[in-house]
Amino acid sequence: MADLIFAHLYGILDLGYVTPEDMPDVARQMIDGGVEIVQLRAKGLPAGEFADLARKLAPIFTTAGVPFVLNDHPELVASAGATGAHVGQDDMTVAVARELAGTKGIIGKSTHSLEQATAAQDAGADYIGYGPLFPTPTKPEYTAVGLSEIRRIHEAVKIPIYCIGGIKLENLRQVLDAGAKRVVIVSGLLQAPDLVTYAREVRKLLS
Ligand code: 3NM
Repeated sequence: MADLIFAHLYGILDLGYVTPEDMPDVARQMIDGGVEIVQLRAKGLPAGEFADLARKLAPIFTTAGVPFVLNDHPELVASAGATGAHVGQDDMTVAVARELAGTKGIIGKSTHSLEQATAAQDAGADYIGYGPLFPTPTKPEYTAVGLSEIRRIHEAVKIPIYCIGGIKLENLRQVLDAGAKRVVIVSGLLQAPDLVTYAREVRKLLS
């Protein structure tokens, strides 16, 4: 948990943008650029292949001291050597995820409203995602929640809150001015011509 307290830039290794073969290299670039927590998100990948990929990536993050979170697969946290798991609103509860991940695993929950954010905190999540702030091709089926509730959510929720969804270097100042403190950036990082430089620029604005 201590690592999370200091983590403000959250990156996702998303199969929609990076092939499994390229993930170790992209993982190292993220670490080099100062991304402080990373999730593996591989929607549609069979569980066995997801497990193999997670096991391959975990040592890279362990060596760097960067928390490594598995999307949707809390049951693989211990065997893969990951730090924790992240579950969506429509997935399992925080309690079930925690039971599957084991006592040491951190559990994150996606939220899309103030009510869901406080409920996730009450359910014992270690952190939440809140979004999507802006429309995003990474999660096209979700309606953007905008910036107006960010401040109220920060007043109501004391666990770390990672704002997510359509956040880029270009709109980060606007997101921070609306009250955000921590952000998840997916396509912005993964489609940047130079991931390391992009991440460092983001970090400068976050500190
Ligand atoms: N979860 P990008 S938005 C994975 O609101 C994900 O819960 C969201 O990707 C949520 O930075 C999102 O490319 C996609 O917009 C974020």
